[in-house]
Amino acid sequence: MSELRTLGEFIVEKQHDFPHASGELSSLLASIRLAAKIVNREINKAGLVDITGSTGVDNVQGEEQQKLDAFANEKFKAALEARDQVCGVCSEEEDEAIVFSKELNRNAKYVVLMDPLDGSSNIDVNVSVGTIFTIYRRVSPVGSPPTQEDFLQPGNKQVAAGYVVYGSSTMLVYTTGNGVNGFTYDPSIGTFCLSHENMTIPKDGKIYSINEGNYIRFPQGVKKYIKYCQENVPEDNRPYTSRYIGSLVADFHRNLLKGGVYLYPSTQSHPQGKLRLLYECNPMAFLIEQAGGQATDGKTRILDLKPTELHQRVPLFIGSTNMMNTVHEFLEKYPDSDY
Ligand code: P6P
Repeated sequence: MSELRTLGEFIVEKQHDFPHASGELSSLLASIRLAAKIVNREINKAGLVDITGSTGVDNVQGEEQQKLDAFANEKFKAALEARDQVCGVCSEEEDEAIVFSKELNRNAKYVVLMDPLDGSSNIDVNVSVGTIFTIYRRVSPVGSPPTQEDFLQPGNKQVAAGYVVYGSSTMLVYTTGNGVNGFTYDPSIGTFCLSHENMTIPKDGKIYSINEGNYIRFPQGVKKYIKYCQENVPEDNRPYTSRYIGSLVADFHRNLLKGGVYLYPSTQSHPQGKLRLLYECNPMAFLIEQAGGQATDGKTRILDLKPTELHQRVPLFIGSTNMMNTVHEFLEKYPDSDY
């Protein structure tokens, strides 16, 4: 049996990959680990206590805020503020970026962007949900409050990114730019343990993840790709299969392990798609590229997009390289204008 390596040990061990690391990023990652444990505990008893259902408040996205959304948002913000490594946070649950006012935080050099609980509408039906986070070095002067520019950096400037998937088991998967590693939570010892070292997405796969209920509103190229998957039996005679949970982190995690593509295109009703660039598409794009896959908006590499607004949306195509090449062939052959 291989020796038990905990997330904490791994973070410190990998800290030495960064010769100038002073332990601040390690401390920041440890605060995310703590918040993930707290949120995991609440999700695992969601059916038993009055914490599911809606707060009756809509978030900035106009989506009904679930109680666990608000709980997760507060716990991650508190954990990040407490460790003095972060000067501000952008959250899906907050209209504006949160500036931490303590002096220690003002002197911090990182900002964090997050979706504290993605897919939360699935909680009441016991479907996996997730937290998505990304970390940037601030560009504004240390000692001053963070500015919009700190949060509107392109994805290729990310220092670290990851997600927590609260599923049949709870896992934390992250990258600091040196590959992707997955840690499974062992509740009996309250510890995330290394279970998936150096994760890579298969170059090919058979799984396509898309909400086909939007089919008539998709661009022509997306429609053609869906038909290709349904009608084309590859040489290995293993047909494509449609898998869509309605929870980005869960769909992404399965595709990362088995190979596949996740597509959330623009539609006639949502010309920019639904997913948010800063705290959903960018972190997932960083992870998939570190795992050997690709992520675009249908034309441009997600990590090269220049953000303009905190909550802006972009179309997302992400997954196995060979499958992404086929997707792009259809998108190029049938330009966006053909719905
Ligand atoms: P639809 C959840 O709201 C989310 O942001 C992702 O987690 C998920 O993949 C997608 O939206 C589901 O959207 O329109 O298919 O219900």
